[in-house]
Formats: sequence, structure tokens, C-alpha cells
Amino acid sequence: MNYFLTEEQVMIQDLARQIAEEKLEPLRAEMDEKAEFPWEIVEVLRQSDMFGIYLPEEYGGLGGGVLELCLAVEELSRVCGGMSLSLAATALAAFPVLLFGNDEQKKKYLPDLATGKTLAAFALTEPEAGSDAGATRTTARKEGDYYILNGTKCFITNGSVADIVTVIAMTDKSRGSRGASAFIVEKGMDGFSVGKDEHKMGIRASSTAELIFEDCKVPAENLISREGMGFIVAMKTLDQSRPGVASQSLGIAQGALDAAVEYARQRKQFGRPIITFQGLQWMLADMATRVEAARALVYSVARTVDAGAKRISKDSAICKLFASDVAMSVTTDAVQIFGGYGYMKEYPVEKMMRDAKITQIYEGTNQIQRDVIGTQLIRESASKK
Ligand code: COS
Repeated sequence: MNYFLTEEQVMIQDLARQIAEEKLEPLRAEMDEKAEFPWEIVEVLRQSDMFGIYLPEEYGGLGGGVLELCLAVEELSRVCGGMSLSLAATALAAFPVLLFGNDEQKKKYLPDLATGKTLAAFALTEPEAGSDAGATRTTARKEGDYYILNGTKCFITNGSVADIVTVIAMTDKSRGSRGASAFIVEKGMDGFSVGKDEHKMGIRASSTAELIFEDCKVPAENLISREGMGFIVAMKTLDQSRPGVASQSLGIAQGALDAAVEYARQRKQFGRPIITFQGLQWMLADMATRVEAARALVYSVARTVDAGAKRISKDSAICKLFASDVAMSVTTDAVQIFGGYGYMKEYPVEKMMRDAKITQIYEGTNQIQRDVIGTQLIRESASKK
């Protein structure tokens, strides 16, 4: 299908594909097995300017947008949905600064994020505040020129490797979600530490950690936007970043489809390649159709976001919901096509199936995406009257 990508976008896609095939693929099984963070790959991504793809040129980025980021994340995820997260999760954490930061904050933090010198993490989730993001318990108390943060964040992607963390904390608990505020916390700030690193089912070549704030002193100038804007900062960040999860899902699904077609051509049973059986061809055809539908949706939503559309929550949720469900179904079908071999670690499809599962859960479960879509449908309908 022709998605009418520009020359620059095709270049980014080709470069990411080359990195994925030459650098990620040889490491994929080992990093998954050992559950190691891929520092070697981060270095390759740094050298090839991948971290700056979506950041403005004035801050040292390449001046692309969400679509360019999605193209890169898709290609990397086609080979490994875990390693691609060093980039995708850094972008997620950079969005609060990019969208709501003041000039000083942008000048201070974005150039190092653009080169990949600093990695970042977005810290919203807490043990008692997952889907219910408004139930955040971490507090931020103003004391002179500082905010004092106390609380624990969990399941934070890039948590143990991030140099900066964008954190949502309550400055005024009595105001509910309107009492939340967003902060930039740097590694090394007093009272900030990393807790346990999680053992995960999938995306094992990525860091998922607990972050602990114990009287953590954050300079007041690191408040993003103003007090009380934290929930909006978080929601708008997620609106911007969910196409990225969708592109990760899309890449995983494409990788599983490619592997399944290849395997079905080689594997012989009943004296012929199994791909010659119509039942299998139809299965592959359905997988390919779902993958292409997801791609069309992801690119279209990414373009909508880049065009500066005001209301993107619904579109963003739709593409995350659809693409992650496609990733789960296509990887499951790929394992089925591989049969017994698909269940074994010698082949990559069982890993792809494990990696796919998280895309239905993080950056808002798919149940929450449906809530976001439903809420917006009601609003749109009401506004017509
Ligand atoms: N953009 C701008 N404003 C938004 C918004 C968005 N995308 N989403 C919500 N808001 C505003 C609402 O308009 C409302 O404003 P008012 O107080 O002026 O009415 C306010 O924020 C509170 O919104 P709402 O009442 O919808 O909040 P809820 O507590 O019901 O929560 C959901 C809404 C469920 C959508 C939110 O908690 C959520 O996204 N949860 C999932 C969080 C998540 O994705 N976690 C994953 C971890 S981060 S990687």
C-alpha cells in the first residue's frame, strides 16, 4: 500500500529497518533471555540521530513529528518490541516538556534528549493509581524555592536507566485531579531513588522499575506549566504518545506476519509446503489485512496529531486500541502457524506474542481507551444539538 511518505520519512524508515535487522536481530534472543537493557543499541540509536527524530530543529532535533517517530518505532519493533522502548519511552517522557515546558526548560532538557545523551521516563502510575490516574498519591509540597516530593511510582518504563523523569504529583489533594502538577526530576536529586526492577513476561529488553521519592527536593523552576495542570499535562501527553504504542504494536504484528509467511513457505507436511493449504493462506490473508488496517490507522492518526489537530484523544485511543488488539491476535495466530515450534524459544514468534500483550495494557488499558472513545462520542453527539 502506498502511504505517500516523504523522501525524509522513507529515509528514516529505511535507516530504522537497517538498524533493526543488523543490530537488534542478532541480540534479540539473548537480551530477552537475560532481560538486559540494550545499552549497545542505545548507542547505535544515538549515533544515528534516532532520539531527535520528533524534536524541533531549534533544540537539536531532526524536526519531524509523531509520524516520523512512529515509523522508526514500528521498524525497530518489527524485530524487537522491547529494545525499541528505549526510544519510545524517552519520547513519552519528553512530551510533557515539549508540549507544556517553558523556554528555559526546553532549552535545558530537549537538546540532550535529542541526541540521546539523556534517556527519560514518564512517571504517572502508582500502586493505587493505574487506570484511575486521578487517584495519584505522590505529593509535592512547596517549600521556598523547592517542591518536596513524597511517594512511589511503579511500572515505569526506562525507570532504572532514565536521567530525567517527568513526574505527576499532587500539590493540592483537596482538588482531586485538578490538584495534580507535573515536574521534571533529575537522577541524582536528593531523595530520588530507583526501587525494584520488574521481572516481566515480555518486552524484557527494557527497564520497568519502581521510583521512590522520599523528601525529594526538586527546584521550583522544574514545575511544568503551573500548579494544578498535572492531570491535563498527563492526559495530553498520552494523547500524543499513544500512536507510538500503536506503532510498536504494528511493528510487532508485522514481524510476526513476516515470520509466519516465511515459515509456512518452508514447512512441509502431507508432502507439500503448508502455505499451499487454503486454510493457512486465509489465516495469513486475515493477518495481513489486520496489519495493513492498523498501519493505515496509525499513520493517519499520527498525521492528524502532527497537523496540530486540537481534539486528538479519540483518534489516539482508537489507533492504540486497534493496533494493540491486532498485535495480540496476529502474534497468537503466528504461534499457531508455527505449531509446536512456535511454542519454543528457538523461534521468535513466542517472544512476539509475549511482547504484544503489554501493548493492550500500558499507556492506558484497552478498556480505558474504550472509555476515552465513548466519552468523546457522547460529547460529539451532545455538541450537535
Ligand atoms: N485532554 C485535555 N483534558 C482532558 C483530557 C485530555 N485528553 N482527558 C481528561 N481531561 C480533563 C477533563 O476534561 C476534565 O476536566 P474538568 O475537570 O475541567 O471537567 C479533567 O481532565 C478530568 O477528566 P475526567 O473526569 O475524564 O477524569 P477521570 O478521573 O474520569 O479519568 C481517564 C479519565 C480514565 C481517561 C484517565 O484517568 C486516564 O487516562 N487513565 C488511564 C491512565 C493511563 O493511561 N495510565 C497508563 C500509565 S501512563 S504510561
